[in-house]
Amino acid sequence: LTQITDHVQRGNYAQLNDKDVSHFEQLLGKNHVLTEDLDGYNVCFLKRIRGNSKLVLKPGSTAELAAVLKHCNERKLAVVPQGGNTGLVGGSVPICDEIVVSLQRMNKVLSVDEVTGIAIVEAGCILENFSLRAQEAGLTVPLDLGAKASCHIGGNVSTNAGGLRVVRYGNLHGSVLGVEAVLANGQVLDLMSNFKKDNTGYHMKNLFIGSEGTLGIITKLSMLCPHESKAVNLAFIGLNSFDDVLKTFVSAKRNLGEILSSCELIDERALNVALEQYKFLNAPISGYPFYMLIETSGSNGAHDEEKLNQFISLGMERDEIRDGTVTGEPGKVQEIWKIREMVPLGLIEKSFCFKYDISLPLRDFYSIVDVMRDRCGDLATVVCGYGHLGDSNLHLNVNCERLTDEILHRVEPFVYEYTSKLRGSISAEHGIGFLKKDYLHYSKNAVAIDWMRDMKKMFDPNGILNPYKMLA
Ligand code: FAD
Ligand code: 2HG
Ligand code: ZN
Repeated sequence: LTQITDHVQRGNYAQLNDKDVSHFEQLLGKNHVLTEDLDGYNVCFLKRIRGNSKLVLKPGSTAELAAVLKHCNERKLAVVPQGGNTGLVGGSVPICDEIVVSLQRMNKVLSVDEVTGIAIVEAGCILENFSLRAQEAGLTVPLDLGAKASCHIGGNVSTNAGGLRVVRYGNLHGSVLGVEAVLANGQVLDLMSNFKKDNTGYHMKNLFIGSEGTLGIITKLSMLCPHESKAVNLAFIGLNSFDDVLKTFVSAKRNLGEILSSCELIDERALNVALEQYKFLNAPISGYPFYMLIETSGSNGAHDEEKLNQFISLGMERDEIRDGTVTGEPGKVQEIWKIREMVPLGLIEKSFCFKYDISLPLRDFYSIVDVMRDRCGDLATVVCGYGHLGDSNLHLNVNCERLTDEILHRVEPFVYEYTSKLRGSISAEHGIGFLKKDYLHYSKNAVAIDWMRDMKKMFDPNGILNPYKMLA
């Protein structure tokens, strides 16, 4: 574990005492107030941050959570909301001794409407469980990511998670129709809605999508789930240059149009790390500097497969695609997706890994990977790029044997300066959390940051919700 929170000055919050703990036990029941074995709640997924919380609270309802926050606000006790704790920017763990409020018990899918496609779900529901429940009703949750077996839908909404199908379904501002959130003072803000179209004033629900637990704690949400596609086909293709990758992306949009449901990139180095770390993975082709996963989902399997095959043939005729494989068999489709999903985990397991999650204009999408590799030289063991090409979102990962100031200063703030010069975003999907809080100004100007601070003060005047994060 690399401890990077030592320099943080504890805020002017009250110290938790026995009376507080008894009060919480009365509100939630003793079983849901944890004071021991808190490691799993104190350490972030990347094992870069260890907090020192002495208390984890697990409310079972919105009313219980409201009573908890009311007390914390009156007492000025700081709180960190926690979902599945899979976030990659240290947003979900305490930095000092904040109380962890875990949504684990609020995990029910409350309703799924097969006609409208609208599902109502509690924030602590694990994404995969929600997806399975939606599937039973013939629907798809329009969000899929490698952390699906652990992350919560509330965590996804709070980080505005992107994932593998944004190219098809758009981001969560469109799919989430409404939220219920408990504010710092314990007030319940009911912004639930069952309609796509609702122009009754400010779109306040959008404030909670991506606000990383700094404005309120999401307890419930309604999500528009598209009807499940009957046919899913997946191509795994090899390409010789990034120029060919771009041409293939344009061709995919032109030739696959409405059935294109994912367009991912993996470079050779990233793929190799996953294959080395996880021997059970089998890449269908090898020997290319770039690979793309192109998925189609539609209602007519034969027609979609024909379209996908034609698209591949065209790419091969033009020498843009060098090799590839197409499958519509569900087991094989999953096997290939597994390769993509294991890439970030393989890099984390290999050694110390700097993770950057940036939006860049497509023409300049990959150049930063080569530039960074040159800058790092022998200090890095792997510098690779992969991610959601279809959404202009690159995951730049830099691995090294161990974190040293020397490599840190080669990588940061250069990566943010480079992104900012291209008017990209320093966080395309993972958020700002703790790890990126000092770099927000690379993507937001001073006026915007001042307004964000004012909004934070309005929602949470005592600053009890997720301190030391985002705007700290
Ligand atoms: P946590 O990690 O627990 O929390 C994340 C943030 O949200 C914290 O700031 C926390 O305080 C806040 N929060 C959590 N729940 C609530 C709530 N109910 N109300 C208010 N605030 C809350 N992200 C992507 O966008 N796309 C990907 O493709 C992707 N793939 C991933 C793959 C892997 C293997 C891993 C480990 C992570 C990946 N992520 C990805 C990171 C992603 O942000 C998270 O996985 C997910 O969205 C976070 O959900 P969580 O429940 O784990 O939230
Ligand atoms: C993904 O797309 C995730 O796999 C994780 O967003 C990316 O770990 C990363 O850098
Ligand atoms: Zn991603």
